[in-house]
Amino acid sequence: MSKTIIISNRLPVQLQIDNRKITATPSVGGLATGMKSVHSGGDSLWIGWSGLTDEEIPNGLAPEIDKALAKHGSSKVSLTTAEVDGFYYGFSNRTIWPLFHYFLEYAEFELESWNIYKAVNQKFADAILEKAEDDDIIWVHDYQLMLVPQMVRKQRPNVSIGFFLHIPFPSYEIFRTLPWRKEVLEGLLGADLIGFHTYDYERHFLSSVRRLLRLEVSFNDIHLDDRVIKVDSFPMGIDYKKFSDAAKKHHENKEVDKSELQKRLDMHKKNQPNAKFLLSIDRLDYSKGIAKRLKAFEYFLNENPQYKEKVRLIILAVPSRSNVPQYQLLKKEIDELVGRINGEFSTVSWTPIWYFYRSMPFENLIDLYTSCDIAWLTPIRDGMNLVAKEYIATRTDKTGVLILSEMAGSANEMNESLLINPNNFEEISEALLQAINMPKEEQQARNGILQKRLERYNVEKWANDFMTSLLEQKQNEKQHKSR
Ligand code: GDG
Repeated sequence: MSKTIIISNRLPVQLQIDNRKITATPSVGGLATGMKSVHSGGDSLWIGWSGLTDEEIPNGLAPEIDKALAKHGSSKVSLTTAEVDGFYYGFSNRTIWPLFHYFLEYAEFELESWNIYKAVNQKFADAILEKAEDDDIIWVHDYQLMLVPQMVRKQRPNVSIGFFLHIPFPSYEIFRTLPWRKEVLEGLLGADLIGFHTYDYERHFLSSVRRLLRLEVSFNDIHLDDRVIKVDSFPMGIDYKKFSDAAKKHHENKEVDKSELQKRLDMHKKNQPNAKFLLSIDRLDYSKGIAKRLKAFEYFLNENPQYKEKVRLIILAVPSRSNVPQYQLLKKEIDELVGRINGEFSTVSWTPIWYFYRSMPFENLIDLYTSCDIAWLTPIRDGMNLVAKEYIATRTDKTGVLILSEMAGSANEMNESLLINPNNFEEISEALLQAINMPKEEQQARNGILQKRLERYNVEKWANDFMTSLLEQKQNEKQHKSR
């Protein structure tokens, strides 16, 4: 019987080692949830890095870790600290991430980290090859593992391989600046199906394949030797039910069950019933446009002084990649901007920005989603942006306004939100005014449409659509070869 093998940089399991005692708990992230229908039962395996480098694993404990992971259908790829530095913090996050998000000035092209990226991709491929049979289905995830499909294909020509990119694929003019552009494309073309969040990313990829590799592309099929590779878009959804159920449960909470955060939010709402809460939640990443958003908020307050004390911005910035210099600089810039804006505008009864630099438990995330009148998400570039979808899913009475950057992949499916260009402060300021003053009926009409769409195209449907398309592609290819 064929099995499914999922490969991503990180496993969907969190490991904790306390006094040589290992506990493994499943992660609750979107990808892990979406893959539940694919990664269940005894016929699937998830391969990835455990999050602990070889040096961090206590002596003799590796076999125990393997056992704990096996209980969750997971198997680890071992990486040294130097490998994680070169592969993850290096090539993945100092070259590919900035380049694919159009931050060309941040992209470093270093031969050494490229070599480590190649070697680590080979490690992942070897881990797959050790477990894979010819009729297995392999699903490789994201920008850290773009060479894996070809590495596996070389050794197992008949296996089915799908690849999904969670970040944007940039236009040819950007992608062509990468010194190893051909190798990356060839790595991806080891797959039978290559999936992107949006049609635009798909088009950019096909254009690079055509121009850099001079391959024949018909519609969204790429012809390579005797193989046909399909390229398609699969916009990732969320676990809609999880978010809407959590919000319903949240509204049923008695006073004593409420979190401290919720009590604070309620108190402020009671004291200033007409004041609006704006919410922004992102990993602290330059692609998310947090610094620009703060400057736009300052612009808004200067242009619309009548809204002082009437709006409050909650910023939840989740720490991320904090040993990459760009992220340290950004943290400093955001700290300073928050300090400056709060210093400039605060009154004894009002602090315009509440800034949290941490990650919060899921329940607090729901407190924020359900309590804030406006979600304000302005990435400069974002593959999809799931926060936008989660906010809408938690609005049980359909009120709330989403202001979303048109540079987020999710903007394609969320036309009923207020779409803005994150670089246009005037437009953002107008959208804020529109959001603050939007009649309840209009909010409900917009969100009703959005909710229906998000409920239908949830994350499970996303995973199933991808798998179905991969199986179809393999069937078509077999027929093509036997002709
Ligand atoms: C990449 C792409 C693409 C956030 N803060 C907390 C928390 N979160 C959860 C959110 C959401 C997830 O993290 C963030 O997802 P995004 O899609 O917004 O962003 P990335 O992390 O950059 O993800 C992106 C995605 O991959 C999927 O393909 O959409 O474009 O960059 O689910 O809820 N969760 C908890 N506490 C927090 O403080 N519990």
